[in-house]
Amino acid sequence: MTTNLARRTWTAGRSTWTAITTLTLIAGAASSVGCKVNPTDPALETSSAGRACNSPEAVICDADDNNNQSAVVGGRGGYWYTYSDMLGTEVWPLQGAKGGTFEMSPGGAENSPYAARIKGKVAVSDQPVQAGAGVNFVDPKGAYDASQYGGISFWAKAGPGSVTKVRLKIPDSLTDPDAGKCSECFNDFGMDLMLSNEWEKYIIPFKKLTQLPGWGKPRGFSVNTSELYGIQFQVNEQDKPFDIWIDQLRFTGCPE
Ligand SMILES: [Ca+2]
Repeated sequence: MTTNLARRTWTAGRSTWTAITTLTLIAGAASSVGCKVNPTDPALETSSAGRACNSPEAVICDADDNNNQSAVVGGRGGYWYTYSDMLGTEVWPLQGAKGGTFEMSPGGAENSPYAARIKGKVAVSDQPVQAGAGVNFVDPKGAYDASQYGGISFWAKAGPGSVTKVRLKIPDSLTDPDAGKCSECFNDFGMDLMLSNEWEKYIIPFKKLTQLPGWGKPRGFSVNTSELYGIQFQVNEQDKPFDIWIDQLRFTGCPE
C-alpha cells in the first residue's frame, strides 16, 4: 500500500514537473510556480535558504577523508550507513546489521577525490521494499539543531543503468523512532529527486520538504529543523538496479 502510494505520488510529481518545465520555457520563472522547487535551479544559489555558506562549519561531509564519518565540525561528526528491507534487496556497502561498514568511493564531484556511493538491486515483493544510504548528524545518534540554516546542498548522480529516482529524506523528531514521538514512523520530510548520469548540484530548502501523503502518525506541517537526525537517500523501484552517488553535502542559507 505504501509503495503504491509512493509510486502514484511520484507519477503525479513528474506530471507537475513537465508542466513546470514547459512554463519555464514560456515564462522563465520555474521557481515561482506553486510550491514546487527545481532543486537544480541555479537561482536557488542566490535565495536566502539556498545560498552557499562560507563557514567551514556548514560542511556536512565531503567524503574526501575517505572514511565513514561526516565532518567533525559544528558539534557534528555522525557516521554513514546503508540500510535495506529484509525482503531480498541487496546493497553495497553492506549494511551494519549484516556486518558491513560504510566506505567511500573514488571519483567525487567537483573534481574531488571521493564520494559516497551505494549500489545494488531492489527486491520484488508485495511489501514495501527499499535500500538507502544515510548519515547521522551526531554520534551517538541524536537530534541536531540545524535551525540556523535554510537548507542543504549536495552533488548527486546515478550510474549507467541505474534507477534515477531517489527520495531525499531528513528524519526529524516527529518521524525518527529514536525520538519516541511517532507511532507510525519513517515518513520523513523529504523530496523526490530525478538524478541524471552526470554530477549535478542540488539545493534543497528545508521549507520545501514534505511528507508522503496518506501515512505516518503523527504528521507535521514542516520538518523540525531544530531536531534533525540525519540525511538519507532512498531508492525503492522493485526489481531495478541502482548505483547512486552523493557528495559535497553542506548546509545552505547561513544567517547573514
Ligand atoms: Ca568529495
